[in-house]
Amino acid sequence: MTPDSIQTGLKSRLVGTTVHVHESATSTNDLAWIEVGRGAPDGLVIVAAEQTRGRGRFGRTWHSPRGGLWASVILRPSPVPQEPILITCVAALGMREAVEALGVAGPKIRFPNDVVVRDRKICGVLAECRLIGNQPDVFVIGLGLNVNNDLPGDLPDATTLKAELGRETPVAQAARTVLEGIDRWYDALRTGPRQVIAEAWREHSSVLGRDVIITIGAHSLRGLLEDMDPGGGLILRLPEGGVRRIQPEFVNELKLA
Ligand code: BT5
Repeated sequence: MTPDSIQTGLKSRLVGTTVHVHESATSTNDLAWIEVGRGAPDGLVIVAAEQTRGRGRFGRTWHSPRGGLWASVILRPSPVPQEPILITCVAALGMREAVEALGVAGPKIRFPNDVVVRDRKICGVLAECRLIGNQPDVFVIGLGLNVNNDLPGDLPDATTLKAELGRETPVAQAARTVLEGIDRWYDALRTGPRQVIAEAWREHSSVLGRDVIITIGAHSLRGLLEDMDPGGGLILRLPEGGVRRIQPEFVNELKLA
């Protein structure tokens, strides 16, 4: 994979106008933060053919052997959105759209950051930010998409494009489609009302209206997920009656009950 193989035919305003490709990285997010320190522009993308220490949220491990798409995008939104979680929504919406454009029917967003197909995780998003004071400044968005890679046996609820389509997809093509998806939604964030993002996030949710278990720190809550909004939080109707409002950034895990 080369920058050219990804960028040839790329229909993108900003995301991926510069692409760096590495054979191997600890984590593409680590390389992206080095580029941030060097003053990298908005929309710069780092791709690695494999990661030796791919990471998820809360220090979890992300399995990233050759054959998958492991990438990070540097985003410098100006102004920074009042609700920084909108950046995660942009990434999840862009990834979801890309999975559909690559031929998989009905991909959904499993709150807050997974794209799932038939409730199996095909993609994960890891949004990290630099703070100036307590204000987010630059974001590095890590994007992991299982393309042709194998999955370990301890991830039975995961899937790949190859397993869904019954054929391989060139990783460069998957990368191009993903960058176009992120570009479209990043553009929507900069130009449109935030409501467009919030509504699409709700529309494509795999968990809205379902019975879920939400883990916050050491506590779990079970209930019906009645509503969700990036700023307004998750509205959970409890079996014993009453509702709880939960801010997205405090949720460690949300799974179907
Ligand atoms: C995520 O975390 O889903 C974010 C994953 C982001 C990965 C990208 S790859 C490029 C960039 N560089 C990085 O180092 N990371 C980003 P989380 O919601 O915490 O989910 C992690 C959990 O997903 C793990 O604990 C496993 O259960 C599961 N998992 C690990 N590898 C997986 C894979 N390849 N496919 C599906 N599920 C996986």
